[in-house]
Amino acid sequence: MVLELSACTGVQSALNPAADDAARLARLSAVLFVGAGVIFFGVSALLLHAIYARPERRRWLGRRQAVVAGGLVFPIVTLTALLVYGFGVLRLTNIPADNGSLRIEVVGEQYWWRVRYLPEAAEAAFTTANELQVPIGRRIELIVTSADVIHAIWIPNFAGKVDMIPGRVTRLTFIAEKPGVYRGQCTEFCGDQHARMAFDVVALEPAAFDAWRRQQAEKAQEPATDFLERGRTLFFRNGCGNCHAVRGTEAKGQLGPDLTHVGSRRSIGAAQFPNNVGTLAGWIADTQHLKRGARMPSFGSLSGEDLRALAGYVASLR
Ligand code: HEC
Ligand SMILES: [Cu+2]
Repeated sequence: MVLELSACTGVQSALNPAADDAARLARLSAVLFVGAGVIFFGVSALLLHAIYARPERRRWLGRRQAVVAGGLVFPIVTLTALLVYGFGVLRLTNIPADNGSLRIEVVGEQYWWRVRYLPEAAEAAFTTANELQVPIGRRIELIVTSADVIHAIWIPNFAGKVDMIPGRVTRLTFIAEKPGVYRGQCTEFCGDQHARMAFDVVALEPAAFDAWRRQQAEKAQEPATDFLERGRTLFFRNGCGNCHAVRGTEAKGQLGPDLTHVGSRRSIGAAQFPNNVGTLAGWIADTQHLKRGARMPSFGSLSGEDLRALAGYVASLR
């Protein structure tokens, strides 16, 4: 029981709200749960009374007034009140973004997330993947769509779910309130690796966010050693650049995640594995074992030394 309850707080939990919308939805759920509980116990008590009380004491239950009050008036009043309250919550949830909102495009792909920060005043646009970093205290507008099949984006600690539909643009807005690391997940079955389509969400103080954004907008780092230089050569020789973009190099592929700053991300494979040279090497050598059906082939024929250099280069893209 304790274990089950502890699962309710955490990086991917609607019961642990860290944004305005999630807090509203959690409150709505609490009202519904508590209300349903009270009614359930009330009805159960009446039922027991009807079964076990002496006949003369339970006769009132059969009266017309009791039936009208309990069976008609009570449900109409309660359900109407809940409906009005629910509409009130709805009106305040996922409200349209204003001019001061931070706009981020998120595209669902089988089985990862393309994330594009739109240009803003002096800040340049850039593309990243599988990670959403947002400042706290400012309205965020996610402009979402899909590149292939229907996906759905859900960051339980922040807001409700929104479908990602090919050819259509939907929106999701919220204001993150607590700095921290959270997790989002695809919640519309989209293929065999649907369950492994997640992403990291990081809420930062505004100054830390600005620093992160400026760093992400820059071109990729040059290899610092001969070994990493060799890794970069292998990156091109193996055709990684046909699917992946590394800004500042001739790698301009668009089929897979942008790798310009992949080394700075918390995880790889759409929030499936911690990000380090070891997991990167494993991912490159055996993608189809780690995530069968992902749109990247395994590169199983690289020598150990080459794999180390290649993974080292990818990890150095910070
Ligand atoms: C045919 C296109 C294709 C080729 C070629 C390809 N990749 Fe990928 N790569 C992808 C796709 C698609 C994904 C996303 C897979 C997923 O998570 O479902 C991916 C994911 C990755 C990731 C994880 C990124 C993240 O943010 O999670 C890394 C790292 C990576 N590839 C490196 C490489 C390297 C290195 C090579 C060359 C040896 C390579 N890729 C070749 C398509 C490709
Ligand atoms: Cu999906």
